[in-house]
Amino acid sequence: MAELLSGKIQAELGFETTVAKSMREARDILEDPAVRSVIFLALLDLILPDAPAGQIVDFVMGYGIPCIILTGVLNDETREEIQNKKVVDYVYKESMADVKYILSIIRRIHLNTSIKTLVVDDSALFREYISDLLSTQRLQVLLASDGREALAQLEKNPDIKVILTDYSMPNMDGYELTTHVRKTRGKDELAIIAISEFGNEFRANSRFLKLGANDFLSKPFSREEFLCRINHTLDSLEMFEEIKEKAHRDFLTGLSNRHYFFESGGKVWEDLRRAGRNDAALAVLDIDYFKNINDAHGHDVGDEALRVMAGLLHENARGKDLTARIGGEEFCFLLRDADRETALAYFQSLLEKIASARVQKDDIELGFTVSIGVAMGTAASLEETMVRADELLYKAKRGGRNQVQIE
Ligand code: GH3
Ligand code: MG
Ligand code: MG
Repeated sequence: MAELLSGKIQAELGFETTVAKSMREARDILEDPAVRSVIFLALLDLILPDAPAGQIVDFVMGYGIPCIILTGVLNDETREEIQNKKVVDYVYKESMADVKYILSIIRRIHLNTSIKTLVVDDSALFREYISDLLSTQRLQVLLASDGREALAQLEKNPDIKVILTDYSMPNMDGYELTTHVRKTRGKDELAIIAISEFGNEFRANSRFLKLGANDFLSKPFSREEFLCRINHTLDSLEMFEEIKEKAHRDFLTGLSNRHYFFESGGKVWEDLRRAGRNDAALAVLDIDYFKNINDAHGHDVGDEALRVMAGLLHENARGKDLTARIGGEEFCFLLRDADRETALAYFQSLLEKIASARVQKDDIELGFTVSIGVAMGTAASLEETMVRADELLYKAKRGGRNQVQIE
């Protein structure tokens, strides 16, 4: 089991693993502070040859390392005992399905350390209880005692990903808070989980969902149900992210696609215009005789050339610049903080880097060149500027290719 898990964790999650076959071996490993400090999670068998009564759990948790417990048997008694220990989770070690679940939890815990949550409840006791549960999952926890405080926290921490809110609170209740938050933040970027009191949960839950909550919990709930709901919510937020990310990227090269370039670049461009910043350049780059590469070496080699080109653009862009693949072998580069002289030098140097790059695929090796048209300044809209850059690109093509034409 240890070998199987260890192999899967390395192969599928890319984390390094260390295996101990007994409590004694675990002690030897954890004795070294350098080793200890890089361990972010432990998987523990409840029954070890030299620690038959689960002593390993308290030992490892004593070092502040989050633990997942693996167990073959689970009666109500051991379950309760485990729950009291504030471990991340416990898992049966029976089948491959369990292995899959274990991997998903490890991944989750690793991601959780950078996720902020906000607990909103007027009861200090309940806030502490929820905060404790979230902390066992390595989530960052912020607190607020009513809706108004919650909005202030959100203002200070716009990167909060999940709000857990009570309904009845002074100053601003959970409904009002949900309504406020949803005016500016979608369900796909900030999740709200409502927690409703025993007795009025049926009305409250549906009302919360209609106002834009992602999910709800009714008191009383088990620790296990709570954690499942949280994990489920976090998983769906990530799925939204992934879908957005895919919609924005060109599949072949990983650069932004045309649609996203005009969307995000358009915003950047308008901001520059409003700020009166004219020191920006828009370049259109097109590979020369690209059709010949495809014809002579096949589509796969052509694809590899596109990847090489994208890699060079990505490497040479600074933080604020934007790059994109806007068509077959056509790319765009939005260069910021650059006057005409800087832009010309920049794209001339990029042109030379591209000309000296090599494309390798199987036993084929080749190079290629590009033509670049550069429009200067933010006087016109991004679309209009693009038309000018395109005209300059064709001037570069007519002029013999492998050259920069700038306004
Ligand atoms: P020019 O120097 O005038 O730009 O000539 P060119 O051959 O580069 O331009 P042309 O527009 O004639 O040909 C572009 C070719 O790019 C045609 C098309 O089959 C190819 N192409 C478009 N998208 C892809 C792609 O994703 N992969 C590959 N391998 N080829 C592509
Ligand atoms: Mg071309
Ligand atoms: Mg073309």
